[in-house]
Amino acid sequence: MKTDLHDLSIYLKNRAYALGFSECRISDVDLGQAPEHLHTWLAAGMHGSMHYMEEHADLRSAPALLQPGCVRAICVRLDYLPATFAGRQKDTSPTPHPNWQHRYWQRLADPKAANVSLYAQGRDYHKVVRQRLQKLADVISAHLPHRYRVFSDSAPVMEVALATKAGLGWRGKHTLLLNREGGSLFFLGEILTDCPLPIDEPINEHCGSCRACIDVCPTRAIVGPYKLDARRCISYLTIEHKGSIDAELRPLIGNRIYGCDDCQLICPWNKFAKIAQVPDFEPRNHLDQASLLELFDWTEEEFQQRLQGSAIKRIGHAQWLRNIAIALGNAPPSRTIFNALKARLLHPDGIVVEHVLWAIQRQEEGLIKKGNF
Ligand code: B12
Ligand code: SF4
Ligand code: SF4
Repeated sequence: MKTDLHDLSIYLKNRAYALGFSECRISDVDLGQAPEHLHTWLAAGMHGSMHYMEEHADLRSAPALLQPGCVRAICVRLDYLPATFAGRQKDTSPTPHPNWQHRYWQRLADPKAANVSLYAQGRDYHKVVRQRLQKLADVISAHLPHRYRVFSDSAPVMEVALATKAGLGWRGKHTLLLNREGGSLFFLGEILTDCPLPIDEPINEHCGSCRACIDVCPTRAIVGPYKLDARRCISYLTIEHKGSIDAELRPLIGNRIYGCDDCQLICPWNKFAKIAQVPDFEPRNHLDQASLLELFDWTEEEFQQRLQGSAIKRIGHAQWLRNIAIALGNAPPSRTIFNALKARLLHPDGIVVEHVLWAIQRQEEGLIKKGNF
């Protein structure tokens, strides 16, 4: 029985590593200036149609409203870079193949390839992180009574702000958390608890004068350091945003059909990204190598059945087709693509049809220019 809080925190961190988390650190729950920044961001409308960001802004700003009596956030990081995608330096090494990012840029440059962001190619992370966090919370309960709640993007918590405070990394100019040993390809999760464990210190930031993430962003969504206009972000447009996508932004989306990794993959610190320690994030349905046409061909039933347990399932088949139609409209002119698009014109969803028509028009213009229409 560990009743000494210092001993308990060391024991807890060791248990966290055993559960597959790469790091576990503890902060208090004072969010400093983050709530003010959140309100400025909301007031500027940068959350677009993510109304949940607005509705729960007060809870987001004060963890103690969400979990009464909490005084600590036990913050963890779970790496998600799939070995299948990034290779390994040696058989069981957590270090990816040198220059592994090259494969990502190659797929982006291949107009037939469907790009699903790395975090979503395997199992839905919400469940994976929460189940492990629950086991971690049980470790404390076995030694001391405590009131707690576990989170991973599952409730209004400012996860990056808490993790920064705990020293899991620093906030990059792309707004995500990164660190020198693990880059940024990890999920965050936390336990809010009333157990007054000893706290860890934040770490220094190491972005310096770099601004590679800002410059690479295809839609110019990072409007300044630490400032993301979600309305322009491909991750928002392909996942969060329902309905029609601004026609001006469609060509900039390229062949990214679910999420986007560009601002992370350009980051020099992601040379040090770590391979996922848990098998759940390995690609399913070979989403790391699928073609646009192959995925566009999935029926509603196939979509539902193949994406069981994946976060992608939540956007629904119609939004999936909307996203792929944009990518097909951005592909070089081809009769096969043109015909595949035409076959979707009778889809019952008006949004799908609108995007398919846009893509058909782009393909038609290209085929006419090629003298192939
Ligand atoms: C809403 C949301 C989104 C939105 C908006 C993103 C955003 N940056 O706000 C959209 C849909 C665009 C999105 C996209 C992605 N997301 Co997201 N998202 C969230 C969510 C639910 C809330 C984030 C939030 O509070 N935004 C509100 C704004 C105000 O916060 P902010 O941009 O972080 O702004 C802060 C800074 O600007 C700072 N600030 C302002 N001025 C200054 C000045 C200085 C000097 C500094 C240091 C800071 C600073 O203060 C603000 C408040 O803290 C979190 C989970 C959670 N509950 O926290 C996941 C989360 C941030 N997302 C995550 C991921 C993985 C992604 C994607 C990579 C997915 C993908 N591959 O497509 C992309 C990355 C896009 C990007 N560059 O951010 C992970 C990030 C893990 C990590 N390593 O940090 C999280 C933590 C989920 C998780 N549990 O793991 N996401
Ligand atoms: S995820 Fe893509 S679109 Fe969004 S900020 Fe990063 S590079 Fe830009
Ligand atoms: S790309 Fe450069 S500025 Fe952006 S997060 Fe990485 S180090 Fe920081």
